[in-house]
Amino acid sequence: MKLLVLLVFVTAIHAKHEKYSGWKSFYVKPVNNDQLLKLTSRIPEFHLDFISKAAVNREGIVLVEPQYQNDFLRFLAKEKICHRIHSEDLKEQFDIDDQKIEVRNLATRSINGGRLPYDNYQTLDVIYEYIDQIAEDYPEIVTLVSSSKSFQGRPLKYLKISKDKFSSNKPVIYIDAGIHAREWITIPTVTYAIHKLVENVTEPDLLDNFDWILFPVVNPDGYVFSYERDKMWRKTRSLKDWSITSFLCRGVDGNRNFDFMWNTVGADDDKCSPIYAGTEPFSESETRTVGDIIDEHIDRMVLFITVHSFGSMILYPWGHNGSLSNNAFSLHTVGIDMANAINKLSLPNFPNYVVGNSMLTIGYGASGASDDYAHFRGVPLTYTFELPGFEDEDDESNEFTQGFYLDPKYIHQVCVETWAAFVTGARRAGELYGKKNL
Ligand code: 0X9
Ligand code: ZN
Repeated sequence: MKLLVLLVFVTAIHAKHEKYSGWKSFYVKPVNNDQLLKLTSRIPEFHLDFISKAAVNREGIVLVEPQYQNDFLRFLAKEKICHRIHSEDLKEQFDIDDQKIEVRNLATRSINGGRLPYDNYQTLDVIYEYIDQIAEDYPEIVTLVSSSKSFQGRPLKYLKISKDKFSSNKPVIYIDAGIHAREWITIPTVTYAIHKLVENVTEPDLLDNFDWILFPVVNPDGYVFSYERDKMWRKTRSLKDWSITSFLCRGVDGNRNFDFMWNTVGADDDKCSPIYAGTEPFSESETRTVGDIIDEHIDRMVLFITVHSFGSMILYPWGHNGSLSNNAFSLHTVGIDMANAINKLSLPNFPNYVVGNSMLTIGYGASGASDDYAHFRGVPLTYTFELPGFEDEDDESNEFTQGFYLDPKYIHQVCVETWAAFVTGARRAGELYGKKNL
């Protein structure tokens, strides 16, 4: 029976991922700032799509469409930027990845006793069922908010977790994930945080001293589309009008749609671009929902974390031009503390986290992002996490080498280590800003 299911599945997926036929991906490693900036300055010209961020001496992974590959390789050779092939053909690699995920699903589905397993990526339905269940089982401390809807009508669900229903003016910690559809690994880190705050409490001070807002899937339409149809989908799924280009090129990059320096740098006016900023700031109901949460809790919000992937980085404002905010010292030192908490727990075959201003670290500016917006509104500590993506290639036990998923066998590990950073960040935020405006 299992074999039959697998056969049907394998036939179905061969029709998928056609769009990526002939695309290649490359590892690239700039060894100094000059090389990093030369590389990132060519993003628009070669339509480069970095799925894992490069930094100085940090190898990244970039997707390149067929028509730009020769020029891109010539450029790398001319600038002497270290590179090597990651995948010769993205479609083929995606088919292989899908088969591996499905084999893992078949192997693990029957033995998952827990409510939300951390041994594989989950469908939106399973994630939403968990969120609903937690709210139902812990009504004293958990409030489910699902009043707004995504473009396609899915509820945007987040949890408010508090010992006294947000009534006693404690500092608020906000964490979200999944604004970029394809960054699947980000979502379990936030459901795991819910689990640690509510079901398996080992740090009781976190609820004694703070109120929490946890928003695991900011962009559910995009997640479903990426999960079911186009693995590399990044944006929302909105349509602005009924024209053919709107249908062919849907969606807005949620992390270019916030109302701070909107559409000025590292964003695109072209609807078809993966970094399309939208028709205006907050054009998307998904980003408006995040903006409304910031508005509602601005007096008490002391820490804002938006979880992305990949790159093993903790990034802070300002991301549009690389300048530092008045709060840069705290941003940097708390960032270092969070990174150390992760590095202490992380596996030897993953790189250590780096911490820094986002533009200076990844070598390109991007405006209209949620971390900058929250900081601009007055949240003292705001961060983008780029979770770890790719382990050391020499590890022969890594069956997923060259794939585009973080191997599901690492999901639990990434959740545990990221939770350690959330704990450290919350405690440090409490020490520094616990009395904010109270
Ligand atoms: O480009 C982004 O939106 C983030 N990287 S990702 O690969 N996950 O897409 C980085 C955002 C950093 N923050 C700002 N530029 N403000
Ligand atoms: Zn992202």
